[in-house]
Amino acid sequence: MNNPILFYYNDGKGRAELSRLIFIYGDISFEDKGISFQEYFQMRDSGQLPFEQLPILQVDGTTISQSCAIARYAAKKAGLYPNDNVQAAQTDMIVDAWRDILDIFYGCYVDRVVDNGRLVMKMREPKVKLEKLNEFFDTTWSMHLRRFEKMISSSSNSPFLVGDSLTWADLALFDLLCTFDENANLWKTESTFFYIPDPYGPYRPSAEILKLPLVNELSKIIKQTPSIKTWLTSHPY
Ligand SMILES: N[C@@H](CCC(=O)N[C@@H](CS)C(=O)NCC(=O)O)C(=O)O
Repeated sequence: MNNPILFYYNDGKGRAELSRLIFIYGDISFEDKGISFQEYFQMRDSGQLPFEQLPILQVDGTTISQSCAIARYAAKKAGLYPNDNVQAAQTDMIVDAWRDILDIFYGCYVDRVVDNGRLVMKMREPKVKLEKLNEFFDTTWSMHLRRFEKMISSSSNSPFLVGDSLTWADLALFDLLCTFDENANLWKTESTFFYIPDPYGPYRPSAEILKLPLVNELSKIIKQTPSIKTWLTSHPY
């Protein structure tokens, strides 16, 4: 079997990073293929993308689309998807929320519109991006953080979200925490999708965002895992 190939835009971590973290944590070899927007259009227009979107994962000639499906496949390979059906569903629930949160976050930047008979993303005006981002960080993200804190506190005597060992759900929360960290490069790097230029930007989430003890402890545990630490040193958010 060949290594799976993960395709995503080369300007950021986005919806592909959870799958990367899972592969890396589980020591599963994969090819990380960053592509330009031009290459994306070529793949889309030649019918290689089942939903005309990225990420996709190619596994021995089969293409898997949708970030949660890709991450679940990776989690099963990496041993990070629980064998117990109820615990598995609990992790699905959290990873579905990961996607909901990213959808809202991306929605701060882009609208989805029909153009020339095709559903595509359209960039919002900088002023609107700022309004939506402020709302996102003031309300949506804080609200979800409190929910994650509560889930950890009710998973008996463990620092993890579900059960007593780390699952892909913990990596999903970690991915969100790193993405929304006020020090993440994505806020300061002009070539990323997230950068908002003068005079409205650069935008940075407030450092005052809730810091919750159990969520922070979980993040620390993951950050200190040697393989993740090495990966993030060479590929910071
Ligand atoms: N539900 C999909 C959403 C994927 C998605 O929106 N991908 C964006 C980049 S983050 C994309 O390729 N957009 C191109 C388009 O929709 O025109 C997933 O979770 O993978």
